[in-house]
Amino acid sequence: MNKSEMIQKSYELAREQYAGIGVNTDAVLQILDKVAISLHCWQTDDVSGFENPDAGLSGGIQATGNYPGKARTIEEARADLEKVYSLLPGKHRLSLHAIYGDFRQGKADRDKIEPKHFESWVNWAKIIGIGLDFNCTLFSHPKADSGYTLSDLNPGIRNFWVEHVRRCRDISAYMGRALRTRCVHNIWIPDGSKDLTVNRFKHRAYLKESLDKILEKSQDPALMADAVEAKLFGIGIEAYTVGSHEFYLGYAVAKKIMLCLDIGHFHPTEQVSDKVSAVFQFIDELLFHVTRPIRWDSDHVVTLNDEVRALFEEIIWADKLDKVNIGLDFFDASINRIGAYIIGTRAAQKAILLALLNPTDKLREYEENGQNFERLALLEEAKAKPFGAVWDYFCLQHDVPVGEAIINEIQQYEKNVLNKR
Ligand code: RNT
Ligand code: ZN
Repeated sequence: MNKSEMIQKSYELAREQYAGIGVNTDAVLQILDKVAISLHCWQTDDVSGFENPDAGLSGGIQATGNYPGKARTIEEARADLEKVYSLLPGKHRLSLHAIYGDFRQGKADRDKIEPKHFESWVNWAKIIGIGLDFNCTLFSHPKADSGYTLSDLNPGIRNFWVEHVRRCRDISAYMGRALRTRCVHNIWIPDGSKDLTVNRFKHRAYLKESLDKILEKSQDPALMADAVEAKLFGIGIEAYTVGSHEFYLGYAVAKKIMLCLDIGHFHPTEQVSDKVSAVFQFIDELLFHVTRPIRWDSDHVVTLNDEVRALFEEIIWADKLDKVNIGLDFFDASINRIGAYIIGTRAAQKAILLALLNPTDKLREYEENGQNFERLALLEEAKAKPFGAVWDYFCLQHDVPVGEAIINEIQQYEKNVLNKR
């Protein structure tokens, strides 16, 4: 039997086993096929961007490590991303940050960026057939040096950043129109303070006022959608974060926009998964930043861990898979960056698959009948079903490397491309 025949055969056996607990694996794979993950462009080059790559990353986030082969130009980033997409089952998206604009025809400060700075990305996205999402960039810039941007006490600084984000929403709508797929625009700001802050109320009032100005212009919901991302703290911003969870939860509900929940942005013992069914009572659609915090918002490569699994279980048990936008957010500079994308994206896909493979109908039935032993027993047994056979078959169907075969693929790319940089 050759490798593909083995994968096929294992899948057939797995299909039988899942059918035994009431799960139709063919139907599950069809659903998984439609889940597009928005890959974050910033893993290509440790969040440097092309506006001023030597400026250094600021805003309380950090990429550690100096593994060789980082993308230094737009071409290199695109080549890397093309490689990444070629190794992933399914069709995915790209999430761009404003600092990744194409400034080869001339630089523009953040309050001057325009759709034309993203035209080459749009053309490239058309050619490779992906949708784009977008993020304003309010860090790594001298006008963020006070530690505050949209909530700065100086109106000149606030206005500069209001203008930036306004333009980013226009750019998002341009992307959505050009690519005929809605662009999600996410706002995350680094505002906060290292130590005890007396003007907490004042900064938050300014943030609200600035956001109100930014959102004044209504955009076509078919072209772009707004999201706001909260955070607990950052490096050097330990005592006070202006855009906290309560702030943005309240703001998103009040404005009927999306909330972005980043798994790394909460207390380490807090479960983001449990927020899904709560927040969806008040907000129609959510954005997630799937990442892996270790002790802090360290943005390690996503792995198939309990929290990521629980997150997708909650999304699927809430019946909201079509109401979530899944973005990745990690930047590990200590390992092969292309490999990091593959591990992280595939881990997120595996978590979605596992959640879809749960015998949810039966579990609900047990639960509703008060059969709690049976519920727990089935949950435990479901964990031992041959999910790997289903995953491998999905990869085979999509003609991408199966299992550990990705290691060799990445090694080849490293040898032929990355090591020559
Ligand atoms: C920072 C946020 C934010 C950034 C990106 C680069 O803590 O998670 O999403 O990681 O904008
Ligand atoms: Zn994030």
